[in-house]
Amino acid sequence: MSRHPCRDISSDTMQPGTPSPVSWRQDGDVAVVTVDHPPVNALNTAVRAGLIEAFARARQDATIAAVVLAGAARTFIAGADIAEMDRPPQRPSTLDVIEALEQVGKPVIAALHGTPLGGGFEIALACDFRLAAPGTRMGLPEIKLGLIPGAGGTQRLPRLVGMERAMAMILSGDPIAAEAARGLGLIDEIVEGDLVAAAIAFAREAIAKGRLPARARDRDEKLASLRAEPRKFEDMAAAHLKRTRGLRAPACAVEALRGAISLPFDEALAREWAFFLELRASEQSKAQRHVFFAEREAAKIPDLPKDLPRVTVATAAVIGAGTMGGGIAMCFANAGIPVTVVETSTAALARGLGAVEKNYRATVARGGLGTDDADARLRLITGTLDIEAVRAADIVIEAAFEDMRVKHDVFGRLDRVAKPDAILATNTSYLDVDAIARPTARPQSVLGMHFFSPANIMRLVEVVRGAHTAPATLAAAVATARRIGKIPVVVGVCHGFVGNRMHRLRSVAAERALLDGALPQDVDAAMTKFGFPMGPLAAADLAGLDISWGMRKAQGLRAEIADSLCEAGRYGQKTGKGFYRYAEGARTPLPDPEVEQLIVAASARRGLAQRPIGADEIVERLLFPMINEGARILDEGIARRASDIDVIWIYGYGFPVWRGGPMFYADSVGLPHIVERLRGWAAQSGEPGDAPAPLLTRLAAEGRSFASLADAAT
Ligand code: T1G
Repeated sequence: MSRHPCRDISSDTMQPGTPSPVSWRQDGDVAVVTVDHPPVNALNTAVRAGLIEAFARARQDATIAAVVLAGAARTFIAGADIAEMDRPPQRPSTLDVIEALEQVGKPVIAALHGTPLGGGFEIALACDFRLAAPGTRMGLPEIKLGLIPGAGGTQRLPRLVGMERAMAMILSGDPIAAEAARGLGLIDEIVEGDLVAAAIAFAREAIAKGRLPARARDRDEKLASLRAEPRKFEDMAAAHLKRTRGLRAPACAVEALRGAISLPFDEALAREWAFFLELRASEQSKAQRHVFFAEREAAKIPDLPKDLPRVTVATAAVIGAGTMGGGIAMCFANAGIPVTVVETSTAALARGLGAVEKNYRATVARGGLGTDDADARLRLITGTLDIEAVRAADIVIEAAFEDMRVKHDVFGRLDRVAKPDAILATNTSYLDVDAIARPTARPQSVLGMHFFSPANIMRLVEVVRGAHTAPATLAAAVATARRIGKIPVVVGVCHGFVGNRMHRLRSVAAERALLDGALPQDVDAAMTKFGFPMGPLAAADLAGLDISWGMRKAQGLRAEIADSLCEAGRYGQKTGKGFYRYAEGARTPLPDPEVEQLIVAASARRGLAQRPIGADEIVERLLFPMINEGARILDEGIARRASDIDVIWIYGYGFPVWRGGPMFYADSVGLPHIVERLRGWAAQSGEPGDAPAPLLTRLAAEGRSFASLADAAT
């Protein structure tokens, strides 16, 4: 078999000197079309144009009998170029690419590796055959960007895997592994070794057999029965939509999928495209696209030296087997990293490890994990009462009681036993990390890693950079957090860091709203309508009012209503009463007239006149002060980017992703309006701390946004 020399088509069509991101190589009568557009071969305009040209050439070139489509480097096409979506849509579109593909009139084989996602996977679905390398993860994640597939995914996928599976894949946005895809008939073969060579051989076989399966657009066998029982479709849709409060895209996805059983293919395709364009221009998708890039920016620490040694954490240790310690240990075990948990008493250790085991067993029972997997993870977790056992650990995370004396005792002992280059992290949620490091002779190895409860579920870790934390320690902690599946955001040292510091302002504002006339259920209804999964007062009852009461007392602070509740023994769910009352064994918050009386009395004690407060005002009163605090945090450099604050609130505090986070939301509301409101409230309260922060005032006066700070920084 003679191989023709590689010929790049760029010289024929592209601007002189502009290398095309799409290359053409001929292997006998098989054309190999490769997308090479780092980092993830996203489908920008040049890639789309290059693909159309390649497919047109394959159609016209009589020497070509088949086409292999592949991606260079780490992955097949990982979808549309998300960065292009803030600009008006440009032709050719991915639909145009697929049209050109379908007109080739010769077998087109997709050679899949890495992460074929979105538009990339839609192109693959339009191919005649799909081969995949082991470990390939494919899917349609558009919903995570507030979009739906816009290039036929809602039409071709159900025709290939059936509606139930297609709806689950499109509404979750989660990828599936190659093995599962083959099980569904989505993949023709899983190929070890040289994928493209195997695809060329596969193409030859197809040419020889002259066998071309029906194209996805022409397949109907997986949908016919559903057309006869449309009720089934409604039930499927209802089950999915009940979990998508406030989001527009899931409902659009269902309507587009409905087209697959109710409309001719091309009509349904046009309807899908119309929904896609509507969502592409929507505020929700803009917010979710902002979060996509914000998440990735958050892991970048520009001032770190580029040549830092890469530290790999092979073993870990956790001090404390309480709720947080147990959850943190599970994170390491889930990532396959052996972890030692140190406790002070046999009873506490047994209780802690027992809770971890119970947690894994519950996940197995829900079908979220296999028994063998759970057993393997449990075997990676070792309990001990002997702190000497942490001697070999590459990282030690302290999750002991939130008291500085306890922290000092633990870090003093860690300084003596931990190995010289170990990372010593504290999971404190508000204490001074520099003070915690003081008993050690190695403050350069100390930093904060603030996990959120439940630590094995919540994805956020605030990585708190101490005054003496070494760049290598910081880089290793961030890398470790990503390795255990977390989203690390680097923050500076201050009381409560970023999240809890802003959260306190929201709690203070909630108190004031109650004193002025809102009821707990009004506050929570307004915030859940805004998009939070749970209202702040119901969340406080869940966490336990006594914890923050203890912290306020330690700082000499008072929250009139929350403290009065605690003084009345109302600690929240754990006492069956807090801001709400709870029926025996239930978690549903029930309005309690006793609380209403307590609030009216507290308000009267302060000489305040109560009045009805509407939902929009409640949202502003609770969010604007925390945004204001966010501006102070940026001004102080405690957070590097406004988008970091957004990532913290979305992944740590349930801020609705389709609002983009508090700082993105502030820009969408308009900073002058926020300044005006804050000024009004400051005039009423007379509290200097209520006044708008200098940065916020300046940006508003200059007609700028928080986002403009990022542009200024680059
Ligand atoms: N567009 C633009 N940039 C992208 C990108 C994309 N689709 N995907 C990744 N990047 C950048 C990212 O910002 C980062 O840049 C770098 O690549 C590495 O990413 C018609 C319209 C592919 C699984 O949603 O899920 O197709 O920070 O750090 O952890 O229906 O990136 O280095 O400057 O995340 O190895 C659908 C999104 C689009 C996939 C790789 N596709 N990407 O993960 O690396 S909508 C997606 C990912 C669509 C059609 C519709 C992940 C990844 P920088 P990374 P990673």
